[in-house]
Amino acid sequence: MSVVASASASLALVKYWGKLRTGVNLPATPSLAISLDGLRTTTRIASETEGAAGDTVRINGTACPAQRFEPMIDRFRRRGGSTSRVTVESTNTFPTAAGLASSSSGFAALAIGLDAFYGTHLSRHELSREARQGSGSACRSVYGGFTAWETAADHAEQIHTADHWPQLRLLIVVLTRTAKPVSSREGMNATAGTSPVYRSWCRESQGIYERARTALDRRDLQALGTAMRESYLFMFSTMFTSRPPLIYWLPESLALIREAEDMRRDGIPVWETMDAGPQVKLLTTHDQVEAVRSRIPSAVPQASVLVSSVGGEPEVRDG
Ligand code: 2P0
Repeated sequence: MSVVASASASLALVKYWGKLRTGVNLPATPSLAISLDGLRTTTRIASETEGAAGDTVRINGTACPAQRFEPMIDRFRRRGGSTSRVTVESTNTFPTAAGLASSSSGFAALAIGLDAFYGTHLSRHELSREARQGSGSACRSVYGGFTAWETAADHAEQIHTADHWPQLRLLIVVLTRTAKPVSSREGMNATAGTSPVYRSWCRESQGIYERARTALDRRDLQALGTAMRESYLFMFSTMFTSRPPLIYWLPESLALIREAEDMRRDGIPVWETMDAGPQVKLLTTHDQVEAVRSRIPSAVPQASVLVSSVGGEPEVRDG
């Protein structure tokens, strides 16, 4: 018996960065996100051979320690009344652990696949709750389209399907494929514990979130882009002021931030965001993709660019 599940990465327009002290991955800030159909994880779950001592997990062909995944697998196994061990093989269509939200699509695909494998028939909200316990941002990746995850909420909600704004595009500028030296989890915990501006970040992000959400509802790209910029720059200011400082940026990241400013000055509607890594993501509309793409090499000649639209409802099938 085996199943194949796939889910898209969740790109935050307004960032989750910081956890409450209670519970598992409960957010200290609200986040608003887009599902990226170009960045997908596909996960095959099959029965382990009879008598196997544990579960096996491979990501992009490399065996991984199962500890990070075992609690989730155990919960589904118990709920499904099974004792069956599993082999999990997960592949990403994009670089892993490099600030491209691979844990969001990874844990969402795992939760959706385990639900099918063990026949637990959870609702979407319950799947979101499960995925969150693997990795916070994964609670948004159990849906396609546009999602919101409120402060302290134990699951995310889908607020619009992809057809709300099908013209939106994200150009993901991959500056390096090297995995980041500090994980998001360590980074956000260090920030919460040491940055003197962390409390302001938590306070201010509610207002940024509300403005972004209204802009999204109205399909107002300029207002959405402006709020999105405020969110990532405030998030990074908490990292820069951590002790020791946490700097995910490369010189090329800043070159692209400057290029995006120049593009806006030249009348191209494009706004940038970044996550816990050096890659820069550029938000625009389909009719501007070529204009934006043609400007990237002048800032970063070596970068590769992935263009993604909104979409990507998760899928699951026998396999
Ligand atoms: C986000 N990030 O909202 C933010 C923006 C990175 C920057 O969620 O500890 O892998 O597993 O809950 O979800 C990345 O952090 O962290 C993240 P855990 P996660 O997308």
